[in-house]
Amino acid sequence: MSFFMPLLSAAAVDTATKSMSLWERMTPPEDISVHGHLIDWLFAYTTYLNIFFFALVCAGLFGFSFFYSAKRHPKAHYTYGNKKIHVIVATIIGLSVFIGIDMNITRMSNNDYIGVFANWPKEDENPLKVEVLAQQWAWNFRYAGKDGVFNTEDDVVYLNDLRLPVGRKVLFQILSKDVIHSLYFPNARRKVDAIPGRLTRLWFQPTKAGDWDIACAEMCGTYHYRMKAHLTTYSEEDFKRWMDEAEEKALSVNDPENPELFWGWRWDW
Ligand SMILES: [Cu+2]
Repeated sequence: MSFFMPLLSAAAVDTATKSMSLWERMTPPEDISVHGHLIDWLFAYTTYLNIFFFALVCAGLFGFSFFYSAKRHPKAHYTYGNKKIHVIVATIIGLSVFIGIDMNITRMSNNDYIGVFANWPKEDENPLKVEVLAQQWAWNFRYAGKDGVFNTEDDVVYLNDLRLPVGRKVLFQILSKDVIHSLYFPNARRKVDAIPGRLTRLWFQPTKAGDWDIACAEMCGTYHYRMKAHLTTYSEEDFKRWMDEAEEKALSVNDPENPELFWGWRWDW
């Protein structure tokens, strides 16, 4: 019985998605980050250009079928397609697909990666730092607490529950306890693997307060599909209020004798 219980509860969670319209299902979830639009633009650009070239190919295919049908040309015309004009037209179309789509996407994503996603927040920008420990099948989040030092007894530690402020860069360090997982913020268009024995990082800046999803995007075992956490984004003031309370609570609740509390690490890069 216990094996099937998670399946039942997942069905209950599914009712939330059932109320989505077809358009909502086909389009990305709401973007709540400063740079999410860069990823959306890459998707849109790829889609629009593919539609354009698909239409071009269809026009050629059906156009030639029409103009060169047996009715209009009873006598078959044989060609190897190796005349100069054929080679020129094929080269132009091939190159425009390769340069217009492939090379341009490579250029844009490279620029985005170097200029934004791997342009890590500097210390003087005062990013909020969060440590993430993935495990089968949950997300552990850790803030440094009052002393600002990670893996000490005043750390604020939460399970499947992440709170972030709007308007401030958030920098994550991520690690896995067991297998490879992938920390995924659909609403920020950000995703990075959580790997055992190797720290990975990710940053983004929320722009909107609300309730959002966090998912695991790497098939990580039987209950991978349940590996979901909750993201709440607050205004700067609300976040400060929440953090002050959480820090106070951590001081009274954390048990320094409990080794389980110290799964974090010192943040020194
Ligand atoms: Cu996972």
